Amino acid sequence: APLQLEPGAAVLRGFALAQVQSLQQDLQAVLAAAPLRHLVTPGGRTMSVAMSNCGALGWVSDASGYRYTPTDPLCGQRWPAMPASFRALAVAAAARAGYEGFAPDACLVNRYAPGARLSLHQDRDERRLGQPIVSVSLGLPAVFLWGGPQRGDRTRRVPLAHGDVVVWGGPARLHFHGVMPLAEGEHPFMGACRINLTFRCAG
Ligand code: MD3
Ligand code: FE
Repeated sequence: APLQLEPGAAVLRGFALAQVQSLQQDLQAVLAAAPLRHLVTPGGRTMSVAMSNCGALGWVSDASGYRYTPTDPLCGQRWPAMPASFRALAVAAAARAGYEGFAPDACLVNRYAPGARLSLHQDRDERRLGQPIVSVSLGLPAVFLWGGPQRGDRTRRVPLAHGDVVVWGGPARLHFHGVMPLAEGEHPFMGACRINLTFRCAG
């Protein structure tokens, strides 16, 4: 059975390993159509993580706030479709963690270069908070910070490696979380970076 971080949060170590080749190929095509970019927070800070999206909706941030949009603000066209390889993996991981019928409409691509980090935050821009989020880690390892329902709650450090998949739902869905600055390194398949794919029901 998957390792349970706490009720609602299941870590599936290595769940994506058998699929990494097709994931990486399909990711190249997504990023050719919707390039990675550094978004600016509503507070005016440029994020150290570079982001893009695929699927019907994509997460964006700018001076006017955080939101999901059907089109890429860089080109005005729809985000690239969610590759079948991405969707199948996310649906299988959700089912493995007890969520049958997961139907993600948004996939956020996060790229961490060494030094990039994600400060403690909640994900609450999605319309269907009853649905889980599925996250897939590729490339360099990272230390994930796992907090509680309040910003000030103490955090645990959870290592996430190439091929790990985490399913976050239920009571864990609104917990604060972040990612420590990525350490230098070189990954044999992904190079000097970590990619995280997060699948959500946003609309
Ligand atoms: C726990 N991404 O994109 S993935 C994010 O590694 C984000 O890029 C991190 O946090 C990353 O918003 C963490 C794991 C994750 C994603 C969403 C969550 C954990 C979560 C939502 C609720 C609780
Ligand atoms: Fe998050």
